[in-house]
Amino acid sequence: MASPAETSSPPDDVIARQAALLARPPTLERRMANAIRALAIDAVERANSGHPGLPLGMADVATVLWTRFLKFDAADPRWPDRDRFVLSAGHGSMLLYALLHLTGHAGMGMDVLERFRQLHSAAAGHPEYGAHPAIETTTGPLGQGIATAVGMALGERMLAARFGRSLVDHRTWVIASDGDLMEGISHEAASLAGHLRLDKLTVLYDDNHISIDGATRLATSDDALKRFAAYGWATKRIDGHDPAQIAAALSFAMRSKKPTLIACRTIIGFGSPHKAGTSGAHGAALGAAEAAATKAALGWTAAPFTVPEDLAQAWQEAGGRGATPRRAWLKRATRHPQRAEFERTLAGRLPDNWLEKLAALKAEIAESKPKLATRQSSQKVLEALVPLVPELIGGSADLTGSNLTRVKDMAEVAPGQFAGRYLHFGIREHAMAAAMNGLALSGGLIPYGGTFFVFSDYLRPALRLAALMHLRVIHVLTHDSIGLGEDGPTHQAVEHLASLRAMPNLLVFRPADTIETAESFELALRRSDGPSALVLCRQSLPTLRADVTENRTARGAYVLAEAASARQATLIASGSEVAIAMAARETLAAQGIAAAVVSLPCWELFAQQDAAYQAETLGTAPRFGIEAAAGFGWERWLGPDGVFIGMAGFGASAPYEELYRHFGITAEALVHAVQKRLALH
Ligand SMILES: Cc1ncc(C[n+]2csc(CCOP(=O)(O)OP(=O)(O)O)c2C)c(N)n1
Ligand SMILES: [Mg+2]
Repeated sequence: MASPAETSSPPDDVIARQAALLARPPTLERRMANAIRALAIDAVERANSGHPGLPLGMADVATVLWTRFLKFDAADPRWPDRDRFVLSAGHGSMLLYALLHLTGHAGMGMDVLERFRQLHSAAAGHPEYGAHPAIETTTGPLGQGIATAVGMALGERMLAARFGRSLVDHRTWVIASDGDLMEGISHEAASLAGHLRLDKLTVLYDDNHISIDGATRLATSDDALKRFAAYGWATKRIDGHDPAQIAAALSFAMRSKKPTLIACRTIIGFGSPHKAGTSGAHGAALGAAEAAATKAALGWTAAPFTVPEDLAQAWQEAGGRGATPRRAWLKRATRHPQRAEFERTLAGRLPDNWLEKLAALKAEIAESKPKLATRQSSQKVLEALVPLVPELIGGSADLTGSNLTRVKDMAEVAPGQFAGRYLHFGIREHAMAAAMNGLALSGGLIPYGGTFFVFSDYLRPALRLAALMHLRVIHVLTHDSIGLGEDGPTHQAVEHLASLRAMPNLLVFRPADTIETAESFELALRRSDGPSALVLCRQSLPTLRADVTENRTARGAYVLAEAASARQATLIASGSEVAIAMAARETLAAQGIAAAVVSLPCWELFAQQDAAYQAETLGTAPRFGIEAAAGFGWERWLGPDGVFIGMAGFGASAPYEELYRHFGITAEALVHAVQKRLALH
């Protein structure tokens, strides 16, 4: 059913402003913008689905940016020193596809636009990283694009500090909408960017006063410019349909010593006689009659999916503007003393010797068998990795001393100082995770970031995009259960393991000791096609593994301790509960019950093993799972007859040993369950 907003007609001021703008003699630039508009109209009509409002509204801004300012060469969309363009308001995807098509990018021919929103089309509903090489990041969930772009702008500064301006000197441009600026993540990210003085970041705000429910004043009355100014940004307000003002604002942004927000006052659905300036233009095809009327109002007479020769030519030239600077860059890169290192990191190849210190650490740990919390194990592992893997950069959302994410010799990144490797993200988990995505997308950097496991909820949407985009980012999530003790149920993760395990293409590691932690990090770093979450505990755990030659975590689960004789029970656990299972095994053995312990640090990797390995590991004896978390999903490994010991609800505030007893997550409880199941009780 149409909402009242969708059926409303353009307000008088929009009609007057649009008429005045359309009465101006059409310049080449305006006609070039109209080519974007026409293609957006055609593609949305053909698909009978999509969002014409933003491309029609922002076409003038995009035309000035792409023809005069954006540094790119359509012949090589992966040129490392290209400017980054992020369409944060991903629903306006046809703007991006039209730009890529018009500037002559291979793989975005008219046939692709004609298949907008169809299966396997590079012109998907929202821009998808990987669907076309010029799509810098996946957008659509509002706010993610701008926050990812903050990571890209930060990545540029960090890479420039490492390799110098002759190799790395580019800008990041973002188109963001009302929705982007309303989302909380953009507030976090803008605050971080302002603090760090990311002056090569420019946000072009599509200030059209309209969102889906109608006028933005229905839901917001803040002054975005004042807000951004308070974050430390330079701001400007312009008429988003006036090329001279647009160009002046973009020049201003280039000179600015701060990140810049340019509020471009636009008319959503510009040109549409009956839908311009209304939410009716936002997210549905205009309809044949309105599409024709819009083209007529714009003075566009070309057939659908065609562009007049002079405009095609002018756009093609814009697509080649970057050829000369790119060739000059290639020459510089060839001669650059750090060329090999630059190429290695960009290709995502780890250094040859990256595991040397880790191997030594594992050997030493297997020998000395310390009692450590896995967050401390993680710190030891990072101490071994950080010196040998220069592209590894770390940070935390204000929990450095708890997450133990900073290791010695890691200088910090600070405003204007980007040579360091450690980031204080502040209490901004969501922006941290999105910025990590942007850092990974910059190429040549592998970010890890820490927070408490329970607060993975605060960053989940960005982690989901990392999984969707196949990005190598590593989340260090400590204080993973009731094992954190006194801080209580607000801080104790319960459902988070199940929830993260449900996410496609994310590896969730919950290691049981230092050896498994080292193995998990090794796997997370080796992985080049997706994110990893390391779920780590606060309380001390014994070292359980003595063998270090094979990375046993790589198989997801393995028999840590086989039963002394034919298995009567298989105890399956992860993380801090593996030690509990080992204790239960011992008690059972004393009672003549032969139980094996299976350590299950990574469900996803275990699920990838062949059926024979899985069957052999899990065995045919009754299975018992123990994990200080919700049991959701455990039947996958336990089968219908299995027994699960874990959390049935939220935790509580108390010393952790007491909590384990209170919630019955103990060796005694496990022993009892086995006895009962085997009817020996
Ligand atoms: C996180 C998130 N919430 C909701 C949506 C659904 N949605 C898509 S666009 C939009 C708002 C549209 O307003 P605006 O951002 O101003 O875009 P415009 O209509 O001006 O193009 C919403 C709520 C979304 N894409 N992402
Ligand atoms: Mg809007």
